[in-house]
Amino acid sequence: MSIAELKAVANAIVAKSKGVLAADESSPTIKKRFDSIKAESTEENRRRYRELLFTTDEIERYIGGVILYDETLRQSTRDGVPFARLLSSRGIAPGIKVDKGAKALALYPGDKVAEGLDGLRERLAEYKQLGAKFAKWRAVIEIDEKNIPTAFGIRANAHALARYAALCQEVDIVPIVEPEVLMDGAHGIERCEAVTAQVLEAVFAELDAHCVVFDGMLLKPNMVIAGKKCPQQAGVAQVAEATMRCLTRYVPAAVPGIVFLSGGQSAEDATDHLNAMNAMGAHPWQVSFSYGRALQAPVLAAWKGQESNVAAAQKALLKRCRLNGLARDGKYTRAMEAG
Ligand code: 5MM
Repeated sequence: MSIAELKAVANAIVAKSKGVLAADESSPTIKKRFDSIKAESTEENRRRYRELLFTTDEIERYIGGVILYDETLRQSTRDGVPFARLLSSRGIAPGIKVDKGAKALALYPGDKVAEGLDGLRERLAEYKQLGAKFAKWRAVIEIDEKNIPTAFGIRANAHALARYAALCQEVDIVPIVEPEVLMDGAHGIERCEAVTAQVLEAVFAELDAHCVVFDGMLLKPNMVIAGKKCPQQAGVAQVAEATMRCLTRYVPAAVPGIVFLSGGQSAEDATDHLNAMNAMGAHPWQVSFSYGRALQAPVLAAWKGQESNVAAAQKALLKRCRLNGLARDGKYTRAMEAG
């Protein structure tokens, strides 16, 4: 393991004004996104869409890394340039999603655990050959009205995240560790904070036990936020304060960056929350983004699967990247949405 190499890649991904574009939708998820704009999810349409994203002018000013799905890492531009090479040539690190999704945790009804550890060492070796500089594993933690998640469900996911992270660092691939507490449900912000705290505590205990070097990883957590169906939604300042309080208690300062997921927030809310956290002042780590839907929803809406809409879609992507780049410095305002 080269700690220097891991640190260099992790720091470059969260360099000033930069964050991550999560474009690692698995085939079922991208089909859902395409269905919403009435585009067919063929391999060629997925390739065209990803080419649109990765060839957008100037995104390298705001995007330090792009997470790809297995199929996408093997695809190329229409001119035959592999996407990983295209991104690297623009100074953007290509990354790869390596979990195989959340499945029911046996004998723990209601809990889920992310799978994908079998054969992961071999898959990582191949992904490295294909140009991946970092990887991502997403653990999904649901909150229900009773006892989910259980302490064991949290431990099982934390253990899997740590085994994945150790395997990545073994071959100098930076692991993005993503424990996502879902914002589905009717729970209040307090419950989200309590569960996120439990999850982060368990994750860092397991990472430490597995000898994962904190300086050579990135954390991709949820923000502390009320469930979508909760009648009492917290304001921007409350979300920012609760999230920073929780992360400051449980995330070691050695971690170079926090790259939040958006989790179903609107694009504007995700930018506003990120901005508020950065406007609070300096934090031990870079406070950045790794948004999927919050970067891509306006792009898909503009594209609609039509070649004639590519320029408008790229404009929408650059706008979201630029606004999140400003939020990295606490310099975003809602009024900028009009521009
Ligand atoms: C882009 O979506 C990613 C892959 O999701 P599936 O495994 O469901 O296909 C997902 O892991 C994503 O990277 C994170 O959830 C963050 O995306 P959002 O949309 O929450 O910002």
